[in-house]
Amino acid sequence: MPLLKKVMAEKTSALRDEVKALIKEHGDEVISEVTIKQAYGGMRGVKALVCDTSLVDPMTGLSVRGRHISELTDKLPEEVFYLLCTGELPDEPALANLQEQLVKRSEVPGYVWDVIRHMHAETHPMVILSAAIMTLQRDSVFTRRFAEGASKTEYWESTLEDALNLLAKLPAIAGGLYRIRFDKGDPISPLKAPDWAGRYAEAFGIDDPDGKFADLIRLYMVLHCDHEGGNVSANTCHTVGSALSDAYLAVSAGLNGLAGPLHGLANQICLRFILKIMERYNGVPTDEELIEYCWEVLKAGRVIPGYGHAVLRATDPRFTAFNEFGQRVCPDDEIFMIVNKMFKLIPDVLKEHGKAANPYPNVDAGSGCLLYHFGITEFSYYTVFFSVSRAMGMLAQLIINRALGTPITRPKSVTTEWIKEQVRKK
Ligand code: CMX
Repeated sequence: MPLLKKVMAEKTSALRDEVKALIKEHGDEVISEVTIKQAYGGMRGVKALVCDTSLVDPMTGLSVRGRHISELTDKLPEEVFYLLCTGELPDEPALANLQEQLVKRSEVPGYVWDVIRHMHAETHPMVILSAAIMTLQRDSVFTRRFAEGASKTEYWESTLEDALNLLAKLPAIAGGLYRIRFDKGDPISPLKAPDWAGRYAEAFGIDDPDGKFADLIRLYMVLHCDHEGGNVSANTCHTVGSALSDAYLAVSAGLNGLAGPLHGLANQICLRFILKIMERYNGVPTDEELIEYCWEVLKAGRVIPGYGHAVLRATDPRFTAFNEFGQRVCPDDEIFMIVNKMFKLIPDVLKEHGKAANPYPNVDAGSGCLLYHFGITEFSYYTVFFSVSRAMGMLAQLIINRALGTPITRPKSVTTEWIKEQVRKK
């Protein structure tokens, strides 16, 4: 049995009692109000969701269970998954047990490879990933136990089983789909690295003599693990999961949201943006040229990818972590030099432009250039990295919500006529 299950049983039972008492004693207290602007504006700032796995402070950025993301950059992603689920980092036996579970469950069924191989050659890698996860759904422990009449209090346990099974297979699936989609050969099997992200790095079949690529993948997996509950992917996963759709259905739905250009797809768009700059200026542009290029983009009504954020109002600490990695590993890489130049110049351009509430870089501004440096030049694949990592946060949130017995999501919508009526009454 996974030790994680034992710890989660204790933690979630205490949380359940705490939440029950809070609702009983303070259930009718108001914590947020909604304006007409918010109702039409993506519900920005409305406090109507609870997510205990992580928090995004507008100024300092992401904290996972109260630990700032910058304190977690030397951890393994599976340690962070344990932290997301339980609120504490695993000790040595707990980590060894989790790693053992993730190896034990890692074999990818042949029918998943059949689906991946039969997709059209031009299918976007995110579509392949989403379809592969959906394909695994037939093995959902939750769905089987639900059909057998499991009691509500057990739902979280079978969701944890699904979560571990899915997480365990993701490195091989995501790496294998890269090899199949981009004609690099057959998926590599078996993967031998002892850690989860090490196996993901290995699955690409890239020559990595000094282990720096594996280090980047570990860092990448940690930095993208979770970002509260209201972002498109987490919120979608939660909503779909609230209908008691299993982890495969819910995570796949969340990832379809991550595949949007304003969310996870921005990292692929960022790199394309930089390559276009290089092409136009035949290498690293001067400061003046870069500023000129950005103004052209803004005047054409387009956004500068990798900049701005719905919640953050400062430089994303995850961007900072990638930048520090780049300074250490590839300071002279031309693409990295442009990322740095953009960091220096774009905030002032966006401030002068006057629209973006946050003129600073988000996580997507720098991650792609590091992947490119290590030879992953097929940037339509980049959101898959984001997805493998974000699956950890979505799954942790899903298990906790199952343990809390969170009901089906069903906010009330109103019509424009109704809103006009409220305005008239006032
Ligand atoms: N370049 C140019 N204009 C920008 C901008 C940017 N990077 N970021 C925001 N703006 C504009 C918006 O388009 C909006 O313009 P309109 O009023 O004409 O519609 C205005 O500034 C206000 O937007 P905002 O309140 O600052 O930002 P939102 O919360 O609406 O959107 C985000 C946030 C990330 C979608 C937006 O900043 C953006 O499009 N950035 C570029 C894409 C990107 O980097 N996405 C990755 C985000 C990370 C993630 O969640 O995955």
